Amino acid sequence: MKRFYSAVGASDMAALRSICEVVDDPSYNVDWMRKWKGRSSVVVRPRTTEEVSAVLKYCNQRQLPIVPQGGNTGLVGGSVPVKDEIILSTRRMDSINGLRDGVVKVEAGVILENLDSYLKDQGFAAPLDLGAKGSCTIGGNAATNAGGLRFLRYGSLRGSIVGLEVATADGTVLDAGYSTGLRKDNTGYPIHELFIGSEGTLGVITKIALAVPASSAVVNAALFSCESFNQVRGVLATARRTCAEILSACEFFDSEARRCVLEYEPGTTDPLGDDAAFRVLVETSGSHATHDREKLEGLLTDLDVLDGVIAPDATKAAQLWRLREGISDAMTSRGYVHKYDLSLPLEHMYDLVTQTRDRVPPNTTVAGYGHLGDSNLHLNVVAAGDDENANYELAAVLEPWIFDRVLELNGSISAEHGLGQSKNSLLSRAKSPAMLALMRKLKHTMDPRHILNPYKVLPPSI
Ligand code: FAD
Ligand code: 2HG
Ligand code: ZN
Repeated sequence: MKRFYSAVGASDMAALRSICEVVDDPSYNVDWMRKWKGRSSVVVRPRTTEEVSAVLKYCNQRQLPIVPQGGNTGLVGGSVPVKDEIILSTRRMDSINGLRDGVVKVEAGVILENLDSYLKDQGFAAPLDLGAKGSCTIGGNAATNAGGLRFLRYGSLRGSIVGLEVATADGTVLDAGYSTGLRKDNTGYPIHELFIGSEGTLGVITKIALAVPASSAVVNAALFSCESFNQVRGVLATARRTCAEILSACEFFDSEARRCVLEYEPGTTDPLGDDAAFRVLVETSGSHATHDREKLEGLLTDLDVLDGVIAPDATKAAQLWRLREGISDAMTSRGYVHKYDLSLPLEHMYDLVTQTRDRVPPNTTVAGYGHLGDSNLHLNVVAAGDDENANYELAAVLEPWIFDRVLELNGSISAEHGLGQSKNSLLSRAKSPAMLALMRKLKHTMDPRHILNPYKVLPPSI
């Protein structure tokens, strides 16, 4: 359906400026991968919920479209305008409003790493961690229902968010469990859940009440080398059994991903010298050094792998993590990355990477890595050279073939990154007509003038 929005004029600029800071900064138009570029010259930078509400109220009346933006680290083009939509940046809303009974209250623009440090000082930890922690915001994490490296231990972020404050399209401020911040509250519909993972299309999240776990006194990491994906799966199964309650992460990457990181970051080292097909990184987090160490050493003994090493200290453990967390950056440095973030049954997870290698032209980089414990594969494909045509040709080789394979296997075409503008046209393949109709109704109800993050999440025809 075609929508006609107003264009921002001089009187709009004056009205917005009377509400909050307004800047014209082209860097907000470009996403982290430099794949998607908008052409907005209006970035509003509110500091308070009241300012967010006033901006939305004004834009709704004038039918001016708005893109909420946090740290702009999203990987599906959701945080940048498609055309010249106004950008609403939450970066100045970065207060931490206190911690009580294991629930922390924060403004949406708080950077994840800052929240984690604040919590650490008080004996707690954020229930999520991701490679973009130094830039992404907790509001963006909530809006994308981000997964990441601690999912195996703490589950979906959705499960840790106990309440939100949200400004809806017409500027109404909803207190959806934020002020009480209760872990248990079954009075009526869980409205806050609607906004988690809605990628800025239903409202602007202004504050978050987040249940946080106690931090772990003892953290260990180990790296294993495996010659087959069967062995990789064996590591997960054995780690679940042997490490049990202290298992906190289980990640894997293949030799192509490893090669890319080692080439991109000269300081990176891999303590295992071999060139095996896979590495698996296992982390444990517990409270008793001897007990935890014994469990991890037991794992080393129980496993059928080529080689393995336990990091002797925190510095060496961080070096192991760098090998895994540096992959995204390393891939981006090689050119335009065709990214697939897939949920797949574990037994078929790596077949897709092998089949992709068989389909693409020689010298194409095909790397497979991801969150083994969550059956979440990241498949990154980069064409050889800088030729734009080669990229189009590569896309035609990869799509829709990859999506067909994933859907045949009852997988998900977006496990944790969302849909944004990159995968929204696929939604009708992933959801039934009845589900799509309900989503459409919801969008109309919450945002009847469609000002919030247009052209994202829902398929273009909706
Ligand atoms: P942005 O990129 O600014 O926005 C993302 C989406 O949320 C957009 O649709 C935007 O409109 C909306 N949004 C932002 N703030 C708000 C708000 N306050 N209210 C309403 N809507 C809002 N993701 C994972 O899930 N797991 C990972 O392991 C992971 N690792 C990553 C590693 C790297 C190196 C990078 C670059 C990205 C990674 N990501 C990962 C993707 C990304 O970091 C996450 O999606 C993150 O949650 C986005 O947060 P952000 O603040 O940058 O949001
Ligand atoms: C990760 O797990 C992120 O490293 C990014 O989700 C994956 O860049 C990617 O494809
Ligand atoms: Zn990931």
